Amino acid sequence: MATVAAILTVPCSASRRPKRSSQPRGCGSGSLSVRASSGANTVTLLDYGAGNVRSVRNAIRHLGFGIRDVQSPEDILAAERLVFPGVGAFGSAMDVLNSTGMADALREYIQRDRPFLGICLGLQLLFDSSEENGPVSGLGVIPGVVRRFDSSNDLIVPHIGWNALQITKDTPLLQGADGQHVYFVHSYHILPSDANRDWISSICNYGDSFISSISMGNVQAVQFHPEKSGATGLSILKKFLSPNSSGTKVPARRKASKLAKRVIACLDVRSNDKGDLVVTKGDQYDVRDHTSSKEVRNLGKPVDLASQYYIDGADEVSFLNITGFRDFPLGDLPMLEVLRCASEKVFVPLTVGGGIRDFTDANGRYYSSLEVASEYFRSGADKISIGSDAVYAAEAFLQTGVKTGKSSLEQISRVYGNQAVVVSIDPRRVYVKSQEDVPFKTVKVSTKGPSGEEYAWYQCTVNGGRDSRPIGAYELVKAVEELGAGEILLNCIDCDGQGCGFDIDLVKMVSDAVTIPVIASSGAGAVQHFSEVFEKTNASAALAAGIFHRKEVPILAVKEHLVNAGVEVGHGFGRARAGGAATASTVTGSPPQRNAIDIAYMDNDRLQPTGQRWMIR
Ligand code: 1PR
Repeated sequence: MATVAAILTVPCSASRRPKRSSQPRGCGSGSLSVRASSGANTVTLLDYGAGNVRSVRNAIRHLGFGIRDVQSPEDILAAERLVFPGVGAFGSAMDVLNSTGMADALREYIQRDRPFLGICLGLQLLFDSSEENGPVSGLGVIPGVVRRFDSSNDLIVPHIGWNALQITKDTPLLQGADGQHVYFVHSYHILPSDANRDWISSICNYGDSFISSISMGNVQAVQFHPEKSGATGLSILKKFLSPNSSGTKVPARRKASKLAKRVIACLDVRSNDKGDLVVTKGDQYDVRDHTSSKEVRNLGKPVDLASQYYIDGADEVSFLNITGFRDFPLGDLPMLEVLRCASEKVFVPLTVGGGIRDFTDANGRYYSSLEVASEYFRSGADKISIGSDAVYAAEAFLQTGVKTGKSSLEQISRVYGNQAVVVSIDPRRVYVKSQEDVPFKTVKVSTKGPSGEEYAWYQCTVNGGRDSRPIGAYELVKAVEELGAGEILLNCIDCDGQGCGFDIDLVKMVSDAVTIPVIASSGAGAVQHFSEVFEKTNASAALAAGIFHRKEVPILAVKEHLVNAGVEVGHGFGRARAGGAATASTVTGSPPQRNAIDIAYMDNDRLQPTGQRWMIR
């Protein structure tokens, strides 16, 4: 988790954003209706400046409410309803709350039973104390100690993804949410006990059953992120903001029980030869058409596609600025604008990568990687992804055995928390005759190499696969886990764009090597490839690009298939079922078969029936 002390040193005002209560700059969304920031349609937001709460702001505005920011303890006491999305580390947050007098104001506000919604750390701070860099005393409203998840029993920590709520108390806020998946991202949790039992409104299972929400009178708090939990989360948020509304109706679905496997849509973004920012897609990282024009393939507009994938049920959306290693991303304002606009429409986590590194521009102005990342976070990213720079950091760490604390990976994870830092790796398969041929970890490959080789190692590359480095994927992921990575995005150059399935040998090796989540990427060509990777490896998520962009396989079809294969899935699946038109039998055909189906469902976020025709090739 981030420390506020560290955050306060961020030079580009990452931590001290100007408080804004007006509508953000528009992104052409006619559906956003933001009412005046007054009276019943205004909510007070406690943002003590420790990180990114843009997502919460976007979700509140999307639901038609204005925001008034807390500037002083008196603002807390005067609030009609207060949202507290805690960000950063427990101890640092308490330091800020105590030193500003806000801790006392919060206790008083809660004691008066005023409408309160704590989110994530905003729930944890209500308890007695936390072990995070502690013990540290909390607000002491609820008995209990916040402890780290125990990763010693192979539990993957942080707990990232869509997990199922088990409602234990009837509350208006969580009406209809029993068994629904919501999005969590945290390393610390609180266990139920006799002393806090009366407060608990839902629990969730991850290793142990932990408290996923509390409710007492008008005081509510949730460990998950409603602002990133799709229709279910927006519905919960809406019930808090507007208690007399029934919220958005989320269709019933089969009861979920555990952390779901995630399906992620990835958008490789770059400028084409005309200078437009487009979503492109390569074959083994070559994104130019194999025609005489050799143009950059253009598969659509980034914001349009991201919004569509959210509606289609993607659990997350990733943007990779694939020429970021060449260009200076902060000069690439269109990319930041893409992120701003996408974050106003996409209510599942957004990751952005490409070009996160220290940089000196043509005028000699130096930008730290932390500034670059901060700009991405400010523009709406929930996670950032580091590619080339993480390879160099891992190489240096393996050579010296010393964590300097200066690499982009270490700095960003220290400030924003490791759950916000993904390391994206681009390895290439190198066959060898024997395991002793190289000083890197090899795997016995399922399919022998061109000269009958039985083993391969996976050589890491930088600069979009252009330059190979003397480090293997196994060695790299072990090192970056030590340096503070919260998740691995595992590409494979050999499989990219080939549609022949994920490299199971690689994904298994990497997902067995680390205790942080691994996202399998590259090669998805059919729904069966998703079930295969989840059945044969410990991957937490599977990412695809080409099949979604070319509309060969809808995200919904992937989820239907996974459910039928006994794999639990999260966001979006229930909506499609309620529409009832998509059935496993119509959508699980392999790609060569041509088929058209209609998927009709309620777009819960806008309360309008929508329909869409997908071509399955
Ligand atoms: O090195 O920090 O600037 O980050 C650059 C980022 O851009 C890295 O994450 C790197 O993976 C990515 N990147 C660079 N060049 C390319 C390219 O394609 N020429 N894209 C590139 C990587 C791989 C996946 C792709 C999956 C799924 N693309 O993102 O989406 O392979 O594709 P598929 O389902 O179609 O098979 P830095």
